[in-house]
Amino acid sequence: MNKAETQLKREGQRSREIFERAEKVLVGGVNSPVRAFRSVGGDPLVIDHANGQHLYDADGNELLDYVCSWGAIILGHANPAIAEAVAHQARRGTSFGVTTELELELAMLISKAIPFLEKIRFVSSGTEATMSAVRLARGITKRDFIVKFEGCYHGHADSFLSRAGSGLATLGIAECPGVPQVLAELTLNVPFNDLQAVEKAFSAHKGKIAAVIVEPIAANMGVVLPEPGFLKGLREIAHRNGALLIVDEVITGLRLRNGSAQELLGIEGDLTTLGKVIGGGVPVAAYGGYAELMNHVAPLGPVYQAGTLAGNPLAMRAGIAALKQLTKPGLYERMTQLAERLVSGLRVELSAVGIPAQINAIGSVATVFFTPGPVRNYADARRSDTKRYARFFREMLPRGIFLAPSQFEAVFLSAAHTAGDIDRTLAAAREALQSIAAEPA
Ligand code: HOZ
Repeated sequence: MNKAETQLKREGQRSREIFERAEKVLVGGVNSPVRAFRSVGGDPLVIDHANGQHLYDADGNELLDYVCSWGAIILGHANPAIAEAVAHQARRGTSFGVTTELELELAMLISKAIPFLEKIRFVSSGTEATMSAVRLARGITKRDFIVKFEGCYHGHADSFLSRAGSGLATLGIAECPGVPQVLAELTLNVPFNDLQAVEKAFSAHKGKIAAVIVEPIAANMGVVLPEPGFLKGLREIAHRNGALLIVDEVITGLRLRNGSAQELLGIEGDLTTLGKVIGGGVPVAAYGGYAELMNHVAPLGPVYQAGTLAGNPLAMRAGIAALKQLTKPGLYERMTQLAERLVSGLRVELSAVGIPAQINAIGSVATVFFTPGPVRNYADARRSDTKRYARFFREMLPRGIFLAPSQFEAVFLSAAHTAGDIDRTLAAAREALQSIAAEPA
């Protein structure tokens, strides 16, 4: 380890001391499991502040951030316009529990970006958005079963916690205790990219499936792209069987373009869920769709969903400030170009040291899978060498590069990342991969 890395390691004392105290009062020292770094080992980060593309830990170490709060921070940390909007609203009141015009303003910005969302309901987390969309689909169709895809993650509502991605895949939790068996049985898991399996599920549960829920680009088993015809086929099968298609764009919504991934992929769900980017780093999520479907939600219809802080003015101001910047010409193209440079550079470095790996990527989102084979579903993703991923993560961190602390997540770029950051990342990757390749097999 070179002098700088030794110094970085030594300076981890304060972070470690804070985390040790946190473990006494917070479960595992964290408020979301993946932050415990269990699958990559070593001390979890404790962050003091952030700016642009950088995080600064409690010991003052600067880290180039490729997690970006799991995709929410698309403009970079402490974005001046968002910070000013939040400060301004904080002085005017943060939450009233009564409607404000700000909710209308953010909804209008979203429906301008995603025109097929005729009506929207704001909630405060991606989990609430997907949970509410499934409840709405069940309420409309009067059916109980849902189809989801192995390795996809739609938040931690009971119906989604079987064979799910993200933190469950990271911790190896296939079936979550605490979910009643009668409820778990209503969730039918099938492989991503497998339309035949979807057909079989509908044949075996004729007239009983309310909806299919899918990430249009899976990003919670690592990034897995839909194969040609898959998403269109899903919509056709669902509609042929009287079910709805819920497209979970909590990660992809306004991430790849100033709009939906659905438009990019040529499909349209009946209901869409959004989150992360639309809140500008403050808790905002939403579900929406055609008015004829959304009007089943209370108070217009009987499908109940509510939230004390839903649409609160503080969060709305942050979302508005974020979305107004996403219309900037060239913003997405530049992020994509940088991501493409990173991906092609990593492929060169991996090949140079003879480490078998696949990189799945689209726009500013990517995952390096340490496996020789293509990754087109969860079974493929799980063949990855997670120990080698963990080594890569731990070789990159002392070099100042913060990657997703799990093989089953994605890395994200923000508008704050620069070409110099990519060069620095590739130089660190070269050293890291040479170190890994030099290890005895
Ligand atoms: N929600 C994210 C799914 N990719 C992971 C972040 C977390 O669970 O804390």
